[in-house]
Amino acid sequence: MCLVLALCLLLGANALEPQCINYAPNRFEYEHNVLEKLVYLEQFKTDATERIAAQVQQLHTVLGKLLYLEQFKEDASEKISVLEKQLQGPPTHSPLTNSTQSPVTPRSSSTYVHWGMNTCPNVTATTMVYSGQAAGGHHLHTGSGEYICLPNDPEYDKYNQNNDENRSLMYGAEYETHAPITNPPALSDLHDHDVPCSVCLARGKTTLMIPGRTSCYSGWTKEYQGYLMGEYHSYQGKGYVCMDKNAEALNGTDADLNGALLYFVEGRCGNLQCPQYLEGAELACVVCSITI
Ligand SMILES: [Ca+2]
Ligand SMILES: [Ca+2]
Repeated sequence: MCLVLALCLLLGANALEPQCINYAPNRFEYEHNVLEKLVYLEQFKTDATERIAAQVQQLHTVLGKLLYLEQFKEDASEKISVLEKQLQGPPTHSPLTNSTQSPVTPRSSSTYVHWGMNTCPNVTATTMVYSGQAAGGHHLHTGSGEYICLPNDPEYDKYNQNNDENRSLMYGAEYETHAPITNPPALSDLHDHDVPCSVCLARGKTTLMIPGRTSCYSGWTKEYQGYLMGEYHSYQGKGYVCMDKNAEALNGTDADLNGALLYFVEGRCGNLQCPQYLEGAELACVVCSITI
């Protein structure tokens, strides 16, 4: 027993372990050890707090130096940029730039309507924005706008479902390609069918519809080609669109409802320069793109 007690006393603070207490019933020594340990812990806490405060101060100092270096780096980069521009000399002007433009022209994109199809051409990297239905004013109404591509998933804000008097009117468009007379032998099977359309995004490109051509000029890429189409010559005009030569019918409908209509466009010589243009010939068209 004495040997165990001596061993516990030699262990100091560790003598507080329960198995030792069982062998050291001296309450004074026990409380003395507890107090000693509390004093030790209090001192340890004070020392630790001081060390943490010192390290926080060091971190603040390092952070301040980092901020200074970051600012120094930014200032140096600006100075280097200015020196590089001075070394390059004044900007050279080309037909596509002028003194008000940035030396680096941001890339732009363009959209076009692919008439007659519910897909976008895959000859270039186009993205379809939406597909829909060709539409416009009624062919007998004088108050109408150009052909437009209405999306298949319309949304409305405020509306009523009365047929009000004071309104502009919108009708779906249909092909007037006069089957079974196949002259020219194009799109005749689509007569009286409704017309699909798609709006296509050409990233980093500009696009152009060229009437009267089946191919693009040098440097341009053909998106699609087709036939120029418009409203019947004695009806209210809606402009011209380029209908894909492989145009399709929308939903197979051929109800002959005659809302907005789409006819081939043929030339009449006179002011129209012939023989480059051909009397009575249906005009072609092509949609071209070029990277800019
Ligand atoms: Ca019709
Ligand atoms: Ca003709």
